[in-house]
Amino acid sequence: MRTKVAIVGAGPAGLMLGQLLSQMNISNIIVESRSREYVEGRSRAGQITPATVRILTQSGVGERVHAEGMKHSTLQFHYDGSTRELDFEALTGQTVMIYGQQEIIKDLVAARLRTEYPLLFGAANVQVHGTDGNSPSVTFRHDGRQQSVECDFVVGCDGFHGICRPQIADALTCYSHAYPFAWLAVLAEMTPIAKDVIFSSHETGLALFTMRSAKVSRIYLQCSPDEDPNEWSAARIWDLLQSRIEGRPEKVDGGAIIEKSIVQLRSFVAEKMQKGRLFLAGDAAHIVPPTAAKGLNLAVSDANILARGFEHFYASDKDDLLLSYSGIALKQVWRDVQFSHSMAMLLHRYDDNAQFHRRLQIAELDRILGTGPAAQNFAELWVGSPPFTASI
Ligand code: RFL
Repeated sequence: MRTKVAIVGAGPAGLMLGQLLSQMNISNIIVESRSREYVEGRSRAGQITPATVRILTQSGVGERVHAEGMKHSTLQFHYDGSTRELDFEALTGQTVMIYGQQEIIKDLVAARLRTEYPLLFGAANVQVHGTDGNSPSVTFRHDGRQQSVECDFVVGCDGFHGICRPQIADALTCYSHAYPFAWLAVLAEMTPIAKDVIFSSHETGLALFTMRSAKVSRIYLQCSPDEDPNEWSAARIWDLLQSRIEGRPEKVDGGAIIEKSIVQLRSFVAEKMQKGRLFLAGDAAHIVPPTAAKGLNLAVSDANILARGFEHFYASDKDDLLLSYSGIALKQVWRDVQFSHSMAMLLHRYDDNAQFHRRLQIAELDRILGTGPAAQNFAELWVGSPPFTASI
């Protein structure tokens, strides 16, 4: 088999890149190790920025986002016993959408299956070869047969634990930061307790209340990194959520828990995001703590930048845009890593010198939620404006 671009991984980065390339009539294959059911059922991100909505729309997969996504224009911060609102639409003129990552995946898979290009689920032992030269290939086992795909380029969209980044480890400088806390992530059949996302910075730790639909709530509770989710009964979860929003009017009456897991919080950036004919996109190259809901949006942004580079290459035989991929993508990545990290510092309980940290957090929250330029700055970062990719 021969194709122009071989994509490893069918998460948001890989499927988005495949969709954009297919629109440009650039032949490509996507090779995914998991099954379609698993990939479409994986519930993760839920907030998408205007830039992501625009890319989805322009690439022909925006119909359901617009029909079913929930438009949000304000955020609530609950701390020191009371709640303050940040109206980011008033400050920036932009809104964000709540629309589950698994729904985006379903939309992209459906669109992919309407094209002539292959999307192979359940590929085993995926390996990448020859990306330092001009004729790379990807090998794997699929449908009981060993297969080899020759290509011009390989793109590793295979997430943080994938095989592509280690392939070029010698050329990468990696920056990472592990946070001393984790999140208990809960998906529950519960009517959202409020119309907005609520960040509660409580003395005992963060509670983040968000939603996925009119009937499904997503709740995150700060916990320690070594927690076992099985030790979190429904009653324990609802009691902790209630205590962390003390002072608010809502009574949490719980609901059936659909899913619960522990999410480790880390920041990680690999520089550069390319070597030879292998490129990295999305979580394969960088991870942000989910505090500012940027991971999925960065994955889509990388895919968009890279697709423009391939389009330019195949139209003009010039690789200048491909060579500057990392430089362009990393500007946005570091901006979002910095913002996500500052939100992590702002909202969690740090056991080390806790009372001092607490006073600093309150001073900073007061500043952001005041009438000065900090509110404007925060709002712009929240909606991801201006996108660094606007000029591409
Ligand atoms: P993914 O989604 O991890 O997809 C990688 C794909 O590659 C496959 N794969 C392989 N395929 C073939 N061969 C191999 N050897 C392979 N190894 C792996 C995997 O099976 C998988 O299908 O990476 P991608 O595409 O870069 O997308 C990144 C996003 O999924 C991630 O950044 C977000 O989910 C992060 N995130 C959030 N981002 C947001 O923008 N907004 C949010 O509100 C938000 N909330 C979250 C989040 C992530 C979370 N977790 C679980 C880490 C909330 C949570 C709880």
